[in-house]
Amino acid sequence: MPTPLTPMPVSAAVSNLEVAQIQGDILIGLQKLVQRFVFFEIANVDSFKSILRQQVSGGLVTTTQVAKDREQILSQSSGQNLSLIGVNIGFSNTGMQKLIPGADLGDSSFGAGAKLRAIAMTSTPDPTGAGPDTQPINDPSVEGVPSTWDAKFLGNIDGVFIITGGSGSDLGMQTQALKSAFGTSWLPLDPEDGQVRPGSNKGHEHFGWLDGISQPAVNGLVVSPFPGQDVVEAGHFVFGYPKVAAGASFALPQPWMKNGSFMVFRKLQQLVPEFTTFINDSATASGVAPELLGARMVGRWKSGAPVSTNPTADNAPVGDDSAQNNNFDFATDQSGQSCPFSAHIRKTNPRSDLSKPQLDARRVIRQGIPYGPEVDPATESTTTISNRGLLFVCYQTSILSQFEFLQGSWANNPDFICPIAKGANHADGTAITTGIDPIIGQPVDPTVGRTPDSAIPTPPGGVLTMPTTLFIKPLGGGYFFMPSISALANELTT
Ligand code: N7H
Repeated sequence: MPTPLTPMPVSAAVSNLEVAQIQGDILIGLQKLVQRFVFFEIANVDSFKSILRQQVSGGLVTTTQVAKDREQILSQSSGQNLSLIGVNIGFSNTGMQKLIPGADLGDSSFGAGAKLRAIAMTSTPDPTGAGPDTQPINDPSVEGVPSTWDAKFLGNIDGVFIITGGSGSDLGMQTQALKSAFGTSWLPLDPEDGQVRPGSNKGHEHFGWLDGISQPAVNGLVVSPFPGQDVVEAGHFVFGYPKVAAGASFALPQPWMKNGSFMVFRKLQQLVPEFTTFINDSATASGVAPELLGARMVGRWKSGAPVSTNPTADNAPVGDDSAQNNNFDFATDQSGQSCPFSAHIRKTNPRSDLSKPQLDARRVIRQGIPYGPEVDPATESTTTISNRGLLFVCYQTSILSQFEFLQGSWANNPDFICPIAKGANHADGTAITTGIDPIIGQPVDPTVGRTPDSAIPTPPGGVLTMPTTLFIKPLGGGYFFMPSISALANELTT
């Protein structure tokens, strides 16, 4: 979740990519203080296509524009007056079928759709991380239907407009403009709104952690990566460019998919008072500071400082410094002493624990935003009353091998992190257990594998026993294809 002011060493001017064709949210991210997702159904295909082609596609914000806007924001002394409006668009498989009947985008997960994939179960996890891309997302379900999802996400959604801006009135104005343009050719559904958190919480998600720190540096776009930032081939995020992962195909499933990307959207409710209470109670039981316990669950302190380089105390200047906050790996931490194997950032990007091709094949670009009000300390000290969380968004060219693999085969898999963890022992001889990701893990059996390794830094001092209820509840999701500007003006709309 890049904040409006997070520096990013990108330059569209020197890019090897066709940045004028790539929608702006994909590689760099639309600049935003607020964001709206307008989900819709297409009611009249012919008129929807002609309005999109003639009135809307030309106004979408591209990567060229976002790079320029970003430079402008960074050159200003303050980003407080940010009022840049951005609009992007994506289509689900049902939407794509309306635009191009029979279209095969070459990704079985996209074809099946987020609702089916959220609960689909296929085969046994491979803890090496190099195995079959087939693990379940494992959202709670009843009789084959996700049971915690909002009704809107259980019905049909053909596409989504992403609108960003500096204020709620920007969102209102742009929504109205789209409604006027599309008239009766579409049916807009209830939108989802997010906003950057206020004051000193800007850039932090609702549990309190700084987010949007670690993103892959896209080869051909990022001119000088930050120390520790991995350079990853653009083909993992936009179609039509090389990938490095062994065996990965560079072929375009369809010629018009060039410069497009798959977007995964997940509405994830965060039970903040419950999470905070759990950390406080567990820390007391283990005799450690709650801040340390939380930091070891995530792999970073709330400031963003990595526990790998700051294992016992927070270091806010490090968290805030792009030259330092990604400059680490796990090579010298083979027993999870500094950063537990189960920590959210080690589960979702194991860095030196795997080879570069194994890692690159799983990287995604994250562009989410928090939603919902701040916690009210007067009424929500232990129990959530208001709905809040993260509108999680990530971009990739294979939903199956990237988002689904991260969630299913890594976060949900109690045996993953990698072979070095299997059979390895702590200094006192006790076995290292990995457990699921304590932030986003959704285990197949909720009573098993929820205990991550060495919650405190002096084993065998304590192991965190996770409750069987989760602190993140999935309320919905969608898989979308974000086409190039040219495809929107041609193949998809003629
Ligand atoms: Fe995570 N959190 O607050 O604990 N995430 N995440 N995430 N996440 C990251 O490094 C969080 C979610 C990844 O490269 C940070 O930018 C929360 C999903 C990946 O080192 C924090 C939610 C998936 C990374 C959080 C959530 C991922 C990452 C550290 C849901 C994919 C980069 C900030 C509400 C399936 C790892 C940073 C790296 C980082 C949190 C969801 C994946 C603080 C609260 C669903 C790849």
